[in-house]
Amino acid sequence: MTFRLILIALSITVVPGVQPAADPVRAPSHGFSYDYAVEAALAAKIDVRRPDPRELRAIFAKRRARVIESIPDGAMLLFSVDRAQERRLEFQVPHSDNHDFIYLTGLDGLDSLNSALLLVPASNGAAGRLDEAPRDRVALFTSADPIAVAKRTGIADVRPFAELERELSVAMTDFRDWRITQVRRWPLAAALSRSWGENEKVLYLNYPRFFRLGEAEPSRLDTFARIQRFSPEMKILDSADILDRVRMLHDSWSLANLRRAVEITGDGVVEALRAARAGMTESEVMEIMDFVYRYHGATLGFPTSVRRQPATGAEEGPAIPEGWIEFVPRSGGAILRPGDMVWTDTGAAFNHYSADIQRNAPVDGTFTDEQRRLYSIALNVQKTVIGMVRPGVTWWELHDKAIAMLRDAGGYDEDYYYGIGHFIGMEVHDEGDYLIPLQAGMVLSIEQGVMKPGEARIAFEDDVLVTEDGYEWLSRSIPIEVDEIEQMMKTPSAFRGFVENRANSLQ
Ligand SMILES: [Mn+2]
Repeated sequence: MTFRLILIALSITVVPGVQPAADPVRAPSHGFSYDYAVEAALAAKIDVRRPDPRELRAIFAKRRARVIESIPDGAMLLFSVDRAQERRLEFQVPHSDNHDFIYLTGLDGLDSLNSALLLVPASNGAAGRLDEAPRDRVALFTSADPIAVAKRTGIADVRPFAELERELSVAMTDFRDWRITQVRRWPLAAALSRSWGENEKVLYLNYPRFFRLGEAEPSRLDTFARIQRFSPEMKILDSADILDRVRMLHDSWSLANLRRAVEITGDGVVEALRAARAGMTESEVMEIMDFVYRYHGATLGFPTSVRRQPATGAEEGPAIPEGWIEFVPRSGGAILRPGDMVWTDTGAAFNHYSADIQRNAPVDGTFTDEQRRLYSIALNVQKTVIGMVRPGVTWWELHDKAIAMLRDAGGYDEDYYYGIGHFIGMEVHDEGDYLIPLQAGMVLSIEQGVMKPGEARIAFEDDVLVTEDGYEWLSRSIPIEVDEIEQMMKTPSAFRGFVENRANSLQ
């Protein structure tokens, strides 16, 4: 690092016309250009259901450019991940391990099988020919039809996946020879070998997310180990170091899809809670919610939970060992009874962007005095914490405020066992830096509640966008005030006929 700084200082004094460091306003601390206002304005114009393919290609190109800007000394090789890794700690989402690849290419499903994306910044000297000026290099290795993939992604350099290993091997093991002699035949390998030969050889690889030591290794790790065996001088870093920061500040496509995911979640929550009535099971309510999501073209950001909350508190479920969460349903066969509250934790995902919402409603449609009292305590905390969200505030300030309010309201802090929230994005619990103050463009879930054992659990979760001067409560449109909930429950569900006919026919 010190060495590089000296070089920069020298170049400024010796070479005329070299610009000093990047504009500090546009690139404050994250090392790449991001302007929230620009992204928010673009987001407002995007129709996520029928996006303009040209705009989409530009959006993904901009994402790749941000990553390239973040790795001036290195290169990044990002593999697609065909199968979700087993036994992750977090909620099971089939796409989870592939999110970084989807984020940078827009390719998912069959189009992303056995693929890899290679990013090499011009600042690393990556010329294709020695007489060519260095330029950023983006190469996509695909198992699908290269021409079709090039057309869809706008990436000009698309090659068969089978060539990846040959090109990397050439660049990493024989760069001293290949630099001179093979420029014309193998431009990318030559570009790689040239940049890697003249600088520290830093390669960012996408290590498995949610990986736990002691579990079976994903086969991808063999490739990483082989790279290091053949090129021991190469420094290998985790691409998540870069991608987590880039993904944490949402761009236009991300913001537009998160809004849509929240909208669809609201639709599902409202329909399902309206349909909920004494005699139905938790699972039946859940299925209505999930159906509405899928009907709108969404998937589940995580398995939906619907739980009955009797006044005496829900029954304790079994403790779930790590890695077994995917086998434990989050809604069960418990039958809703008159006087219950029903609580849900759910989120639809649209184009891989997930909402995360918790709401509560009295099954009978009207709160009892005690239910209203507890509900109002939790709601008051929720609105206060959301109201604090703005750039510069820290997660801990939000958390401490919730704890203090829950404590003052009757010692409810003692049973509040989770943190005040988390980043959301392509992952419902998205990666990000929880220690830095909030910045415009982050999207947070804010979650807390009153959950004393022996009482109904009343917990809220809302999705909040950090804006330049405060916040936007994205999920405000989903009923939350006492009168809004009672009004919602009075409105007949679109599923009423279905629910009643089924109930009668099964009697
Ligand atoms: Mn959550």
